[in-house]
Amino acid sequence: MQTALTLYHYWRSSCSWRVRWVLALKGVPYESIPVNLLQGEQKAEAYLAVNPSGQVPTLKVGERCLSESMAIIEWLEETYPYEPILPKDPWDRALVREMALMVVAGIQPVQNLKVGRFYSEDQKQREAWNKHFIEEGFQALEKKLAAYPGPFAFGSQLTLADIALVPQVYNALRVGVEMRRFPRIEAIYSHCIKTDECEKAAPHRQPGAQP
Ligand SMILES: N[C@@H](CCC(=O)N[C@@H](CS)C(=O)NCC(=O)O)C(=O)O
Repeated sequence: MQTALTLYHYWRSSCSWRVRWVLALKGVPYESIPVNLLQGEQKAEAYLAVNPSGQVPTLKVGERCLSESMAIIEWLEETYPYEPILPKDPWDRALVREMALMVVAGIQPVQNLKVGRFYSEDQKQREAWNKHFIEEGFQALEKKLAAYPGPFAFGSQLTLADIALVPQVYNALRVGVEMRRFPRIEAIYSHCIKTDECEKAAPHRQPGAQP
């Protein structure tokens, strides 16, 4: 019998989307528990017991909890090795991880809700901050991606690089990043968003989603 999986997540969280996408790709069923970040549910005592960082996502596997989207995704990849999201060759795997980390470690952390709120009370200023760091990160990534053919970030196969990038583009669009400046990234987004698993994991398909 398979151990039950529970995902704590928020509909608009890019880190949650990454994990939902991999779960969808590998066809792994899970119970969904929404954590409303705008209402501060991530800081509630009950949730901090699940994840002391007060962030989503967290995957509960039986009675064990795992946070950090990259750790969760790598665990899923090793536990359900079909539909792989990392190439076989070690150098290629490192390149894919490099692209993913440019987003996951380089861009996303500085536009977290808690960072933005510490920076400014003003929504417009927070959006300008996010836009600045997304554009800076995308400029570098666009140059990296130029070395690889499409339609995905690393060629003809979906990889972890796409899984990190697409939810970040969704955030970029929300703060008015002009995606025509980043044609390769825009093309990857347009291609991936049409795939069933990416769409199924997308924000608008999640419980609590707002228009
Ligand atoms: N490195 C973590 C980052 C998690 C993270 O930043 N989650 C955001 C949503 S995408 C969050 O829960 N923010 C809550 C807050 O800022 O209060 C991961 O990849 O899982």
